[in-house]
Amino acid sequence: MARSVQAAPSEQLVLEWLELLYQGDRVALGRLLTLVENQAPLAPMIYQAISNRLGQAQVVGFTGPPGAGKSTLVSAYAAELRRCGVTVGVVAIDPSSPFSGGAILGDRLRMRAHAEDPGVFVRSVASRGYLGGLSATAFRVIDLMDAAGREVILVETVGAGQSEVDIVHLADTNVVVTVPGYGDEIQAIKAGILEIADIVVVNKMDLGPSLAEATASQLSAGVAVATADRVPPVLCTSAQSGVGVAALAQAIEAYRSQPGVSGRVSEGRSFQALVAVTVQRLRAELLAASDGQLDQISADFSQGVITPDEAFRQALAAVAAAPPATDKSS
Ligand SMILES: Nc1nc2c(ncn2[C@@H]2O[C@H](COP(=O)(O)OP(=O)(O)O)[C@@H](O)[C@H]2O)c(=O)[nH]1
Ligand SMILES: [Mg+2]
Repeated sequence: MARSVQAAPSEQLVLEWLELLYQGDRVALGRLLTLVENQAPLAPMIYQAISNRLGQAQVVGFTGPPGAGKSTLVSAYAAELRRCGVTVGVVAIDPSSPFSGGAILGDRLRMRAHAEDPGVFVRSVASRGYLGGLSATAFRVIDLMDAAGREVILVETVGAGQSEVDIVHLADTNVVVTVPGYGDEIQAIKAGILEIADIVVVNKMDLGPSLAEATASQLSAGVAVATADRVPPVLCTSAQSGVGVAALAQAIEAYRSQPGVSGRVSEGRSFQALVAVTVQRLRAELLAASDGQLDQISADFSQGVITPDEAFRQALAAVAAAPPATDKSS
C-alpha cells in the first residue's frame, strides 16, 4: 500500500499533527495512528506528548465468540451514543493473521453506517499472532483516540484464546456478547469470560425470543457463581434491528456511574499495559523455547521435585537466558 512508501514525517510535522489531534482532527489522528502501528522512530515522542492528556475517555470492551454479533452491536451502540451527541472511537482487534483481511473487511462494511459521521472514528488493529492476545498496539490506539478527545471508545475483540481475558486490562466496562443457546457452552468452555463480564448480552434474540430468555436466565445463574461480589446484568438484544440497544446503553451507564468504578481502569491502564505485554511476551517466549532446560523444569515440576515457586523462577531464568522468540509484535 501507498502508506509504506511514504517518507517518514519530520519531527516538526508530527508536532503539527499532535496540535491538530488535540483539537480532535481525524486526519491527524489517522496519521499518528499509522506511525504508532508501524512503530515509527518518532512513535515514542508521540506517547510522551500525549501522556498527560489520557484517562478522559470511557472505554467499553465487547468480547465473545466469532459471529455473536459484536461488530453489529458495537455499530448499533455507536449509533445510540451519537444520538446523544457523544463522540465515539471504535477499535476492532482482528484476531486473524495480518495476512487475512477478512474480518477487518466485514467490520468495515458493518461500520459503513457511520462513514459519513465524523463523530465515529473506526480503526482495526491486528493482534499480530500473539496467540489471540491483545497487541500492545491496541493500548496505543486507545490512548491516541483518548488524546483526540473521543468521549467513548468501543473495543471489539474476538473470544479466542486469551484475548477476552486480556480485554479486562483495556476497558472500564466489559460487555460479553453471546447468542441464544450458547449459555452452556460459554459456561463450560470459557469460565473466565463470565468472570470478567460487567454486563452480559444475549444477542440475536430475534432468532428465538424464548430460547434467548432461557439462555439469559441460565447465564444469570452462571455469572452469579462466577462473580461472587457482584451480579452483572444479563440483557437480550437484537443488534441488527436495534432492539434492546438503548437498554444496553443504560446498563453501561449504570455500571459506570457506580461509585469507585469510573476511571478505575483508566488510572491503571499504563500499568495494565505493561502487565499484559509482559504476560503475552512471556507466554510466547515460553512456547517458542523448546530447549532441554524447560523440558527438565516441567519434568521436575510434574514429578514434584521442585515447588511451583521454584518452577516459576527456573522457567523465568531459562526464558531470560534464551534467544528471543521470533514474534516481535510489541
Ligand atoms: N438475526 C440476527 N443476526 C445478527 C444480529 N446481530 C448480528 N447478526 C448477524 O450475525 C453475523 C455476524 O455478526 P458480526 O457483527 O460480524 O459478529 P462478530 O463476529 O461477533 O463481530 C452477521 O451476518 C450479522 O448480520 C441479530 O441481532 N440478529
Ligand atoms: Mg466482528
